[in-house]
Amino acid sequence: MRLRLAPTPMTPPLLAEPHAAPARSRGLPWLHRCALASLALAATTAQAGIAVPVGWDEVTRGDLSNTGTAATFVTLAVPGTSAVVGTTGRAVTGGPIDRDYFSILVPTGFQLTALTLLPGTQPLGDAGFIAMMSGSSFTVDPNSGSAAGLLGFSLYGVNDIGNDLLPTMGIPSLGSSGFDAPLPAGAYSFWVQETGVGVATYGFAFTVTAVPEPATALTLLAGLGLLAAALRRR
Ligand SMILES: [Ca+2]
Repeated sequence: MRLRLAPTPMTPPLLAEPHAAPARSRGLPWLHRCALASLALAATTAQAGIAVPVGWDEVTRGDLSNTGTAATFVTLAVPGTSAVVGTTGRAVTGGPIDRDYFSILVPTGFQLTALTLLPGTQPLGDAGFIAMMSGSSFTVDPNSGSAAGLLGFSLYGVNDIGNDLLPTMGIPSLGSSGFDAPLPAGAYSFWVQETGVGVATYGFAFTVTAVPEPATALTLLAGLGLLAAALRRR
């Protein structure tokens, strides 16, 4: 089992270098409250009122998979917003990394509109790391020095809390394909990790919305056309 994380362009030096910070849980209670509130709000889905657990909190649901090809499936509220809350990092220098892999499914007729960084997120250094690819199995080697095969990735910091990460993730970088948000229906998988020593907390909110009806889109386009015409007359 390879424990070494090769320094890669995808992983900034601050993530690749062991971090001296002790294990901590700063922000964790808030994050859990947020996740639980989200779970409560989203407990009843559009599926005929059947209560379905949505989102994932590692405290209550267990550690997300450490294996990309066996990513934990996370049920999302459809439509709605679901939280994925957890921790990454490692206990000792050179020790095993708590990588977190999970997958989601955006059903036909819906789209992934936003991936918002939640309050309480606290990377060990200046930035945490999340990557995304198509499909329910995350097959990109974490020791790869390339982002080839990824849709995109984000190096997020506390200044990004409250922001949607999809626009920056969608910019092609270091071999990633890039994408335009919102993302269409389909399966997607995610990889979250920090390689420093300590406990990094993270929380992401996934927002799924219905794809606008063509009639709505046409109405919108007609509205934009009227707006453009009005602006031209001015
Ligand atoms: Ca974890």
